[in-house]
Amino acid sequence: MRKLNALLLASALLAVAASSHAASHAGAPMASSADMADGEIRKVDMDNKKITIKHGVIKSLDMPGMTMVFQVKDAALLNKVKEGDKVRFSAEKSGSAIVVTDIQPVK
Ligand SMILES: [Cu+2]
Repeated sequence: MRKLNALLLASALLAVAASSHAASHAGAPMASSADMADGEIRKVDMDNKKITIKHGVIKSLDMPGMTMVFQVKDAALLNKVKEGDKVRFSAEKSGSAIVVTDIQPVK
């Protein structure tokens, strides 16, 4: 009986250790997802390397939600999304323009 109690205690401790480990990861998500804003693609303009996104709050840019045109850092980013897609994206200021630096469709 004593052996069983020790076993139960050990597995309980393991469970606590595992969950606090998971919690600490959840509390410090990777920058790639934490800094991303929500949006929905309105228009993809391959020729001009521009994309129109109806976006939510962008904390890193101190911007409220709106629909606006972004430039893209790399034209290849435009191949990852299409009109109507829900996306998560990162954007940064570059001179007077706001440039999308990463974008990914949300399933
Ligand atoms: Cu905006």
